[in-house]
Amino acid sequence: MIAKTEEDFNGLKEIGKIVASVRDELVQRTIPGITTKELDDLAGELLDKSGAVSAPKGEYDFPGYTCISLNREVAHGIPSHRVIQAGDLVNIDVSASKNGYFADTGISFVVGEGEEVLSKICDVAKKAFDEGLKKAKPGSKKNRIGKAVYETARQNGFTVIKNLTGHGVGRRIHEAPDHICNYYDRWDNEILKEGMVIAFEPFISTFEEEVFQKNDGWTYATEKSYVAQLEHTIILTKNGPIIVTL
Ligand code: M3C
Ligand code: CO
Ligand code: CO
Repeated sequence: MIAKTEEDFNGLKEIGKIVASVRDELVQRTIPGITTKELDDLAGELLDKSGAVSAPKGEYDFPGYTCISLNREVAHGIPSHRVIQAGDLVNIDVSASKNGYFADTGISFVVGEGEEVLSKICDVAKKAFDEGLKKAKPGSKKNRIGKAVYETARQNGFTVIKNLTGHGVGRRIHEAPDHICNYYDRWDNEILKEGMVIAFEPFISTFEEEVFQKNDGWTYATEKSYVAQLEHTIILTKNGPIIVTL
């Protein structure tokens, strides 16, 4: 969407704050021994208390309030009775709506001490996010964002997942622009607009560049790589980006 009115800005900020607080609460509660379903049930309660509706459940009939992905899973992981262990790479992705406004946020992190490469890809996802954000300006080409993400990944010895992208958000969970790629595509030269609302989500990978979908019809995973994502919902303005999910 293009945010124009005070009501748009306030509506996006309100749902942004809700999904960010649910994300942070779930990260805090992610300790060895807890199941992804227990975390997701907590998210369901917190969203409900805030008057928000899970976007995956409400829009796609996803079997969970949030997407929780472990280790070789990258995204759309289904909450289940699997038990989280020390050293696991976890991604928690929370998206929801309230009063007709949607926001989307996600983060990857390591539970306790893990393999060094895991914390490294999480750090590079943050770096790539910051570099991409610098290019997220009204009047700039959309493909400058992905260029910055890809270059940051490569400079740090990693690459990106090419078949998962960011997207427009705001009045729906996924809307125009359909793709915010994490690499440079010269044909992807749409001009970013004042007030445009995007979910920017770099996926940094140790080496593979594509995910496949598991037989459950949801989970995206790699064969052998580890992947870290960081996602925020952002309103692009001439005075700089407003991150509504901080
Ligand atoms: N929030 C998710 C979508 C959840 S709906 C099942 C997203 O937009 O960030 C991703 N899309 C693709 C991978 S993660
Ligand atoms: Co998301
Ligand atoms: Co998203």
